[in-house]
Amino acid sequence: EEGKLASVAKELGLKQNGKGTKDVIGRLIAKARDAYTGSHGESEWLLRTIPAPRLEKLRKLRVLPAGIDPVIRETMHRTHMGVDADPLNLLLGSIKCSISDFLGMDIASNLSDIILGTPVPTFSEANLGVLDADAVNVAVHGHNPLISESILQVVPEFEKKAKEAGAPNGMNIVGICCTGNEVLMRHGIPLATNASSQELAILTGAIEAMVVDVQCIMPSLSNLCECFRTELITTMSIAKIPGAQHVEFDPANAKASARKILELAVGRFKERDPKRVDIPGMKSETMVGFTPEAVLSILEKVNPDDPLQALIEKIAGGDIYGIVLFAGCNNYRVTQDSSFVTLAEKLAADNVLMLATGCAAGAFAKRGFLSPDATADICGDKLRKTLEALGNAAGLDRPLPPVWHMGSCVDNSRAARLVFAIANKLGVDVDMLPVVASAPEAMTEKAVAIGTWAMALGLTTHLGVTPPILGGKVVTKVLTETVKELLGACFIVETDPAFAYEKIKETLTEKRIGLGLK
Ligand code: WCC
Ligand code: FE2
Repeated sequence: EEGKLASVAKELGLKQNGKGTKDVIGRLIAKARDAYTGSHGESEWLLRTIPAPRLEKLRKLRVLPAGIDPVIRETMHRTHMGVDADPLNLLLGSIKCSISDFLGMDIASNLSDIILGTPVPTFSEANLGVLDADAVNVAVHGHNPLISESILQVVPEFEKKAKEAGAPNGMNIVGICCTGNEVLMRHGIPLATNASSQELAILTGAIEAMVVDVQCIMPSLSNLCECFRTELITTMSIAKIPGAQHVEFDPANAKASARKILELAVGRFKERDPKRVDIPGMKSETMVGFTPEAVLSILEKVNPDDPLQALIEKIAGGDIYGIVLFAGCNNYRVTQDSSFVTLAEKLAADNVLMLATGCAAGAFAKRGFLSPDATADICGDKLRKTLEALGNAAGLDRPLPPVWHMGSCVDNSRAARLVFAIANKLGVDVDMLPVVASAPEAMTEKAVAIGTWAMALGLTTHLGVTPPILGGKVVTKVLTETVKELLGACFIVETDPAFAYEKIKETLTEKRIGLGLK
């Protein structure tokens, strides 16, 4: 996507030199490589991305990494037996490492958009009801969008073959977890489910092939797939599962790999036992594709000269009381999706606008909170009117939904970018804004990294599952209280969503008062 390439290149100070697109791409890739390997000074990519007052705070604490790889090596070293024993120093090391996670995520999301296109608002559906008993169902699951994109490119070649195999509706591709979010955002491919319920998709007996790449894939899928004659297909050399078919994804021959996968899927349809097919008839409308670019282009319809000002005025006037970014996982210690739903209902009623990524977005998609219909159902009057006005401006004739789906869990940098833009425009630091992050079901290692950088970049961050750190009194106190003096943000650990709502609301109010807003 030339437009996105030009804007990323400009941000990184890459001048157009008349040598064409390939030359710009080459220089951009060199910058991205530097961001990984840089071992001296401060990462240029970060310096050009994070708002200046925030950079200053991070610089003072000496937690601005030079590059991703060196900081990870350093972290592995300092946690080796007999190295760093000072809890405060370890926390600073963790923050430095987490900033490198933000950096990697920001690079990856930007490059994905350049290669595959920046998502724009799109309608689709979510929940297990998107499976089709009369089609060859293929679920794509994991986090690498290149594989699922390649599959989508060759699907038309298989429609006829699927019908010949006995599936009257041909091929039906559905998503799970964040590969699902990627193809939902870019192509409106329906989302079957999010992490905790990935096994339930197989239990419908209607999936011919589950294609997995990396992260959040349950090893149990292998046995389960065997029971239901589903082909489990691993695609990456670092993520194999006993019992699965391995079709190595070769980026240089992407379509060939994708064809091999769909051959296997169509072949399995003949083995399906119709008596064992049981698809719950549940699905919800979803509106997705709220990248910062998409949000700005909607706001541009309201204020063509100064789009961001339109959003800032809504926040300043209290039509939007604040913004909560729901990120992160499903966690088996919590009834799946329940805390997300409880919190979102309460916050929407209080006119809080919500952004979501990853399995959080999956939870809201299934529950119907990504549908324009949810706006009348759950929003307070002020937020409802705001979303109606924005929907009209966008030419929808319907409101925007109360929760804006920004992408996969490896796209949280998109939400950070929107918040940075607001902070930069107002000339304030990120922690001054009425914006909070919440991970009611945090689970994976990367959620720890993301939550840590969200906090370090100035967003007070709610965790709905207790992290295993409470044995350390100093660590607990620092992360939930003292760090606020240094970074203006801290962690809120609260497992009960009703109490979590109170604390999130309190934080938003405190920030509004700090800015002199009513
Ligand atoms: Ni991302 Fe968390 Fe889901 Fe896995 S898919 S469970 S890391 S949010
Ligand atoms: Fe994810």
